Amino acid sequence: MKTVQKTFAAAVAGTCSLWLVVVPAGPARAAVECPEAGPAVCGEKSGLVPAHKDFIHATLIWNKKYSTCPNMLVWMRPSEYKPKHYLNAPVPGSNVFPGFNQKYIELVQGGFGLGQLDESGWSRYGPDLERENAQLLDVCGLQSMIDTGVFTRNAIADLTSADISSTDRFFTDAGFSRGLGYNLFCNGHVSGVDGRIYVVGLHDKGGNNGGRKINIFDPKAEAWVPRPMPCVRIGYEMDPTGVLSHCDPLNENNTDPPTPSDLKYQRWYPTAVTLPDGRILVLSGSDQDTSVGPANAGSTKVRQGVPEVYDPKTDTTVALENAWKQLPMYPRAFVVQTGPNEKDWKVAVTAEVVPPLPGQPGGLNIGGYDPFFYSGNTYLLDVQGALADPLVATRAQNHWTFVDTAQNGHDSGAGVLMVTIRADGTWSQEVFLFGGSSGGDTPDSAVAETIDFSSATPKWKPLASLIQPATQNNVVALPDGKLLVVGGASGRTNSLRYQMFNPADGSRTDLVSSPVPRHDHSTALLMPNGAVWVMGGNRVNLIPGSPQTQAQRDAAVPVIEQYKPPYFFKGAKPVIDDAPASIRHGNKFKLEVSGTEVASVTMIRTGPITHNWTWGNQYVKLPFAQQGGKLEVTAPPLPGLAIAGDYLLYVVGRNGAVSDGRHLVLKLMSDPEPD
Ligand SMILES: [Cu+2]
Repeated sequence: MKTVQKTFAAAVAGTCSLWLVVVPAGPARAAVECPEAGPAVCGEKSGLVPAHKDFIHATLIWNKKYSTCPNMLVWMRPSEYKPKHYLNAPVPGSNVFPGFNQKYIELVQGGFGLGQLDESGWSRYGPDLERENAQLLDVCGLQSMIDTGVFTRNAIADLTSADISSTDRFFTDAGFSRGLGYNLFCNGHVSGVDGRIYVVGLHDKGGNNGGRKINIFDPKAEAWVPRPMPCVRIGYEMDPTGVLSHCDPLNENNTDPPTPSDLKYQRWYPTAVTLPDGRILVLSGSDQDTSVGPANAGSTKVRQGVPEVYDPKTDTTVALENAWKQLPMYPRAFVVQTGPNEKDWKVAVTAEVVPPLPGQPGGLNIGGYDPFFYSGNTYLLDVQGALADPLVATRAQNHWTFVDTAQNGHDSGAGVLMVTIRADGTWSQEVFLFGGSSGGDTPDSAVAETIDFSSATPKWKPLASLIQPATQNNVVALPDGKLLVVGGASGRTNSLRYQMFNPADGSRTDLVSSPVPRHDHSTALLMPNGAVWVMGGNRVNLIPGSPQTQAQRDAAVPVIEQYKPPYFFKGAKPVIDDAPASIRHGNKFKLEVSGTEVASVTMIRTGPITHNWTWGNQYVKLPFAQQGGKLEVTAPPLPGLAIAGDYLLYVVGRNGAVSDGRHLVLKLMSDPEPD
């Protein structure tokens, strides 16, 4: 849960749609107005696509049987239950939120309450109550329906039950029925080099309580890798009315039973980063001691400063006690290549906790939601050095190298990494951050900035500002190398207008507007056809109006909006006629392309994303040689430039049009599986 309780930053009216050029300084471009300038400038948005569940955590998953069509795995809170478990039964025929089930609060939550966020389980669409909060979505099926143009409504309140039921057939349960026993909400998650989805930490007892589990979704089995089912979950399944005696939910052995794969530290809101060798780094996260009960748990809150490394091969973790540093929740962290050799990589982290700490003069109350202040101090963490250190188990603050300081801590602001590999073998590795805040009660920011970690002395540089201050926005790297920023809010001012940033000159173009506020828990994911699905958010906040009335919350329905960027409207699309299914670092591979001349070839990782945390959207531009429709493309030369795993491969034409994406697996050189 991420609540917006900030002093209002000066809201800037979101009506201007000029090209703003900040870097490099130069003459302003001709003004354009969207949507009047047309879709070739502004792109185009679909009507609302009802989607039944809140797409708060979302990733594409690939199975050999879907050579071109992925499923999307999505989940919300509580991931291992259905809304019928924690909501009272609705009054027949009514659209009124019937409140929370007190037995569930007693037996599962240990008396910790449920809140506005849990109202997201409520929907005026009755069948949703019987569905698990983790779902698999048939992407190609729903895409085909979107392509018919049937979704034309632009206000959630106008959706009918027929609209909502029309997408039912594309969803299947993917929670408890597929082996999930834990609440995977506000967790770190990444796709591994093996295509599995790794979810680190837990979120339990309504909020703030972290967990130790590493939960893994296996796309081939379409199931969760078995972990011990918590006693509390089993008990509730057998006896939801509490007639029998139940395990004590305040005893964490009953909600997070210990296993060898567990993290040493319990975490809620950690960041996970897949490392070039396939291991997974875990950073930060919060926890509190819920065994002391709801009245006292808040004062026990801690921010975990010890990184951990999980190894999927051994299903074990190592704590890097020697590399302690306090970071924001969900710190923005990216692998960067730091030299010419395979092991020359580190992990860039773009903010840290700064004084005053909770309890210090000027500090915040430790019981608050996020009681820390942050700076934009940017570091490289030497994970390999910390692991090889004989003093790995001794608490110290080593193995971090200071790089530069960003203008803002960018806490809860959108961030993304773009890698460009050039024909001469050099590369750039640019991180972009948009908005957010420096934590505590500092104002939300409109600052957008970038840093290139391939520079000998990386320095943050400003881009054009966001159209208005915003936190909890999302950025999507697009195949043509542009950055789409959607959603976010500052206080009660929603950022409804889509914005496009051009990394080449730092400029911003203001695009179409959305009728749906998307901030807390919203997501945006690039799809195989090159469109972006804008999703998620807290269901009760999706109908504009502030504060929401209960009637507005009751009328809310989750919706996807499909956004087609301007490259859909540039003429003939290039067509990838032939491409390999998999490649390895350093190899060359052949592409056959027709339809138009090729300007660039890019591969973009296919998730996951949550909470403006776009690790899973990593963009990699590849060098190529061209002869007619035949291309010889050079795969990323080093694993620190592109982590092995699932990507979509796109070709951009000289006319600016973008091909459909082709699923491409980037393999480690050591992967024994044949290509
Ligand atoms: Cu959250």
